[in-house]
Amino acid sequence: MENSFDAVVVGAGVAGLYAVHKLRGRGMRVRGFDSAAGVGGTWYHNRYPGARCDVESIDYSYSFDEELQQEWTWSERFAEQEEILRYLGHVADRHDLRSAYEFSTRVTSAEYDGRWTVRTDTGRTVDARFLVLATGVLSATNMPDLPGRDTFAGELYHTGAWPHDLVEFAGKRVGVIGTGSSGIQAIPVIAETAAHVTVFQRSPNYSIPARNRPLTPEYVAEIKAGYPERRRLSRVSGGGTPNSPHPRGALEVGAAERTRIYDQWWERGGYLFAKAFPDQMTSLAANDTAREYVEAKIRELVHDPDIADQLIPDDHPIGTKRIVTDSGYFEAYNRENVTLVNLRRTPLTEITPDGVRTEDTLHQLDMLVFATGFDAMTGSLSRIDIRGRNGRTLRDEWSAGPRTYLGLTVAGFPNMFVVSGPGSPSVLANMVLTAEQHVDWISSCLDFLDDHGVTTIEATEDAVTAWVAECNANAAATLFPAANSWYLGANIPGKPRVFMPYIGGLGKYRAICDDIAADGYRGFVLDDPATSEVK
Ligand code: NA7
Repeated sequence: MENSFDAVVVGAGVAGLYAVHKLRGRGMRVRGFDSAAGVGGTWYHNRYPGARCDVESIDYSYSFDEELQQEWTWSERFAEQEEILRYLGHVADRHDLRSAYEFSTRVTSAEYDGRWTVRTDTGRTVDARFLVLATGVLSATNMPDLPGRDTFAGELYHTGAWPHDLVEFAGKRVGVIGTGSSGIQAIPVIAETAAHVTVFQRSPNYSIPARNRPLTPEYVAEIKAGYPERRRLSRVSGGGTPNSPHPRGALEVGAAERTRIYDQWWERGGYLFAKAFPDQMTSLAANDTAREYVEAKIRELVHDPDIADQLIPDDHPIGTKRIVTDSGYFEAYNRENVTLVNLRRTPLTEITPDGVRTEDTLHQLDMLVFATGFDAMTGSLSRIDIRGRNGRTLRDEWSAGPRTYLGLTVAGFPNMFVVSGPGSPSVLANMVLTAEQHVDWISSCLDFLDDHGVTTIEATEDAVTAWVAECNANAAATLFPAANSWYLGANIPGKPRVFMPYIGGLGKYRAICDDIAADGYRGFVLDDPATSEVK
């Protein structure tokens, strides 16, 4: 088997697939690895009932292949996991991407010594000039170490590692721990067939109805005819979709106009409600107007006022954790077979073979679903032993929080690129278009290296320090740091509290990346550091 490549790409999700395609298009010999048995990344693993994307299908799809986007037709406004996985499989087949991969193969280490030596859990060792880590931002599942967890005698699942076999809920007493996006999507669907669903909620979340619907042929035709312009607008936008807020701030318009706009976004559906007004995420007073509007809606949707109270968040401004896009979540609590257990009132004490014990009672269960999220953005990287120049390990380098230049590169780790890494805008924008931007930038960078006879590229410490400072300053100017979100690593015990994404938006980020490239890769050391020129 061949062991020497131009590039190794880790991950066969949205980003990894495009990286393989793009680098092969440059004539490079590329080897991909993924721990899963097939392509899809997030959409391979998150098969839990109700799993959907919260970005509209027409936008959450590749733009690099005009024929593909004309040929492929999404069935729904917000596609289900199965359809997205089918789409990614279609793209992989269309561009023969599977042939680059070794599946069911987890990369365990990557070490730089002039070239990257990559080792896997199947015993493979390969080397490559470039390492591209497209390992996903929401990949490493967070399985809280609750007392007695492993003693549970029933079925136990994590939403982010859902089995491929059919999971049967009928007649079963199902417990769901976690009310983030995954729990909120899964709960109403499980409740349709389960005997009973007990929801263990530590923190309530804001959620806006998806208003999902089938896409009509007329609508699809209209979108396809206007795709180039839609994509152009998306690429320069903040969030990677062609949506813009009201021209004036929430506090600059009168109460009637404000309600009219919130009504519009509420009826339109989905998390974009957070962007109704431009000052919603920077001014607490403006944010309060959105919060009060949504609170009143939750009270309308939930019949029992005490349950409604408990479902209304009181610990973060609306939008500072990603607003969930749901289908019938709050209404699920009006069902006889759904019970809310508020872990703030009655903390979880242990898991027993029979169920979940809280301070006041034992909740008997046949099945327990952990919808407890991910070690986001850094988890999938820190699970690989990555060693750069002079044996520096990424784990040590990032022990106080991730440090990148542009979210793409790390000082001390030459010829290594991260796609959608911490410091990139990906998680606050459309992941597909951000992945395309990252990979296109990397590809152009490799063209530059070839054209100039440069063998290595590496971010300088100064450039990394400046980028981390810029990311922090951007975040500090918003309300985002006020929430204990996974953006901050606050969901993982012991994880350094650092706001990880670049919050300035995709359009601005793209302009910065392009400017750095046009300036001969400012902030990078080109060639070997001993003889290199620092730009
Ligand atoms: P999230 O959004 O991180 O949600 C995880 C949920 O699990 C959240 O409600 C947590 O409560 C809860 N949780 C985590 N650990 C525990 C423990 N130990 N006990 C009780 N409850 C716990 O993950 P999701 O998978 O739902 O969504 C991730 C992203 O995917 C989402 O933002 C979208 O972008 C798509 P907490 O809030 O920490 O109190």
